[in-house]
Amino acid sequence: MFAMTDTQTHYRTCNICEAMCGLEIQHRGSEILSIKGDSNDPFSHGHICPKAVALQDFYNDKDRLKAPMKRTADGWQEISWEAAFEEIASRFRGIQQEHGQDAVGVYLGNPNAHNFGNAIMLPRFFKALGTNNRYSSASADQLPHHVASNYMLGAGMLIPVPDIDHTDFMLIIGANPIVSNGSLMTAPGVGKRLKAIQQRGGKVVVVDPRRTETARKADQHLFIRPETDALFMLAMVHTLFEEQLVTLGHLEDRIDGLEQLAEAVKPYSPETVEAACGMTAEAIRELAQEMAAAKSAVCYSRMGASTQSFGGLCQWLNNVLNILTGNFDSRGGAMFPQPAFDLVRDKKGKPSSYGRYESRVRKLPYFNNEFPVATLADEILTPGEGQIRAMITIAGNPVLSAPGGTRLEDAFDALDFMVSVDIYLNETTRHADIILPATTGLEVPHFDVFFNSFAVRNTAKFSEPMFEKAPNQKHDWEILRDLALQLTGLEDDGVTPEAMLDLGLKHGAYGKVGMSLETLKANPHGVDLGPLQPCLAQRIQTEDGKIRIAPELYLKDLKRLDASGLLQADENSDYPFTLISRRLPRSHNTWTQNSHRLVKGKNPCTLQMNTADALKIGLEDGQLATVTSASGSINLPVEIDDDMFEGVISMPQGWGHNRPDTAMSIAEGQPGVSMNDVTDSGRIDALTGNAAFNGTRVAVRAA
Ligand SMILES: Nc1nc2c(c(=O)[nH]1)N[C@H]1C(S)=C(S)[C@@H](COP(=O)(O)OP(=O)(O)OC[C@H]3O[C@@H](n4cnc5c(=O)[nH]c(N)nc54)[C@H](O)[C@@H]3O)O[C@H]1N2
Ligand SMILES: Nc1nc2c(c(=O)[nH]1)N[C@H]1C(S)=C(S)[C@@H](COP(=O)(O)OP(=O)(O)OC[C@H]3O[C@@H](n4cnc5c(=O)[nH]c(N)nc54)[C@H](O)[C@@H]3O)O[C@H]1N2
Ligand code: SF4
Ligand SMILES: [Mo]
Repeated sequence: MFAMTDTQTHYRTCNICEAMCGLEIQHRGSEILSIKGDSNDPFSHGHICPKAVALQDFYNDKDRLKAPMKRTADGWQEISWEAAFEEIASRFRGIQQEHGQDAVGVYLGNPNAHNFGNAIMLPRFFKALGTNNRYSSASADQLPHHVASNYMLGAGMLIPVPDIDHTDFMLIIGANPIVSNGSLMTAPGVGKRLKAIQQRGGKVVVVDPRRTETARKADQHLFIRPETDALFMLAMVHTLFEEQLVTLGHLEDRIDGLEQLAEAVKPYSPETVEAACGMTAEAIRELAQEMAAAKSAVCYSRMGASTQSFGGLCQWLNNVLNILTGNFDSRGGAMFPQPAFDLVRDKKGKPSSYGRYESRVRKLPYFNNEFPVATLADEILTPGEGQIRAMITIAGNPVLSAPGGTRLEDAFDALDFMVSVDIYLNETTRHADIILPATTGLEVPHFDVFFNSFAVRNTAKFSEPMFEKAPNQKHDWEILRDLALQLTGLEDDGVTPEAMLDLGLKHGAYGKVGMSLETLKANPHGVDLGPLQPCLAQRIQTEDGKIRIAPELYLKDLKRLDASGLLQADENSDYPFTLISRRLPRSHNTWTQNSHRLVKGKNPCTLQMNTADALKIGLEDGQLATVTSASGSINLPVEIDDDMFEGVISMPQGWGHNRPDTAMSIAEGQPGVSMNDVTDSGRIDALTGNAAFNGTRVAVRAA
């Protein structure tokens, strides 16, 4: 036993972003002395970013909710868990009995993906609730990746990941991993990994309307006009065919649809798209040639290419480029992790849920058991059979994170009943009738069920909770379990997420060599399972094992691209600027701004625009500007920055803690404004239903 005065060391994985950094935390009892990178973590080797140090702030935060809260005529009141569960179950059931099962909607936010208890318990909760009206942040993020994997490889969760540690040429489109630390590319210490490409004689190219922190470290940066990436990639593919640079390599017999693809890309020569993209045809040709000539190469496109009007086409073409240059499922190309806990189930030949239903109001496609979040407000506000009358949000803040946030606020206000499972009284949860507080961060055990599936190396690690939760606290999974039991009236069968995890590990790819929860518990720094290996033949889920390189749905979507007007000169005089988002090194989406150490200093929520654009409208650095779109208006200070492409302006996502009646006192001191007060929930990638944040047309003037 340790005396309370002894210094102890705790090892765990940071669960804030996708990078899975190992942490070494020194503490004396509940006092945290230091949070550092764990140099013995076999994956992150000591890498850490400033957000992990703030884990102690979230632990100690006085604004954190610690007991269930109920809205009353006299304000928020603490209630018992039992009373909360009883009331929620009876209201949900009552509403469902009167208006049908789907009258209760669910929204899941990003932290669900960083908590294995949620991942494992959510299916039970959904079964108990029995609604098809499910939404999540996935459709404000990476849905185009899943749809591409679904159609090309037969499994939405089989995501190709850049083999960054072995590649000789990396083309990064619409991602800023130096700041975001990588996404659908779990790669802690991505800066070092990019530098290593250069040190071994390779090249890094960034295509982005902003010369980003990543672009500044790259060998080459090319500006691109927002939302024209599909055209740019089509021109790359066109060049590969035209200049006979297609090399399928080991995939020669595994490709289905090559002729249709070659035919489909014929109209898109670099010369046809250069004006629209704001790039030269020569630059596009050169890139295609370099990618084809490199010993190994990988194209990696992310948020900038997903959350836009042609996100679906972009993620398809991203895969196509890797396949046609012989860089799919091969070293240094796009590869497939083999995680210890595998989300890709054997479902060969089984149809996916894409398009199984259409959303009631806008007829948007259902995928992966969800509808697009861009239509959540419509489903609440539009009367009729199937209308959502009650909601539960779980670890999400859609008022700030979903497109058209102000309309969603109206929608939440119009509900008969709303519940939020969250750690804060914030912009979303303030609309709830009952808030259920969960444990988080240092109080929870951790295993990455999702991000090991997207990681650039196979590893596995389990972290014990660092601090025991207080007697009245519940983990997210316990809340979900108890709600499910209350809804069904069933008895608890005692199954825990840890037991399910252990089962998954033992039956997984490494089960025969001793993988289990016990093994992981005995190795608190994590277990290395080696570099990614070619494995598509075993993992692909199409019936015949072939890659569909030209699924009909993408070929059809080219017509929408052609009709979009992108290829014509674009003079939008009412809204002459194009707004895009950026991420900041010291904030994570909407919820980390209640840490002093992360928000101290200058207001980072600025509108970046280049000198020429600022001159044109007479704005000076630091001046307050009004940004107006067809859906709303916000004020924020201008930051003149020649790293912006002409006509394009950028602001951070995840800010806007300036709403009344919230309780994030520190965030309210540095509120910023919400980009999603000007984005439009009507703007989506029509193919996948994903929100199109980027490319929002706006006007800018002095405030
Ligand atoms: N304009 C624009 N909008 C965007 C983006 C963009 O680039 N531009 N990015 C999009 C992307 S990629 C994403 S992923 C979404 C994110 O969208 P959301 O997931 O809706 O937003 P988050 O800020 O992650 O919300 C997390 C919520 O969970 C709470 N929370 C934190 N930890 C826990 C926990 O352990 N348990 C529980 N129960 N609650 C917890 C927080 O208080 C917060 O309310 O935003 C999207 N929105
Ligand atoms: N520090 C920090 N890290 C984070 C997060 C955070 O909030 N803060 N959020 C996490 C989450 S939820 C996610 S999903 C990941 C996302 O990680 P990334 O995908 O790396 O996301 P961003 O940093 O938003 O980078 C998107 C880039 O796309 C560019 N862009 C915008 N529009 C276009 C376009 O039309 N075409 C092209 N080519 N580029 C465009 C933007 O300028 C920006 O540089 O980051 C994760 N990591
Ligand atoms: S990069 Fe992500 S995982 Fe690593 S320390 Fe920062 S927030 Fe945590
Ligand atoms: Mo995200």
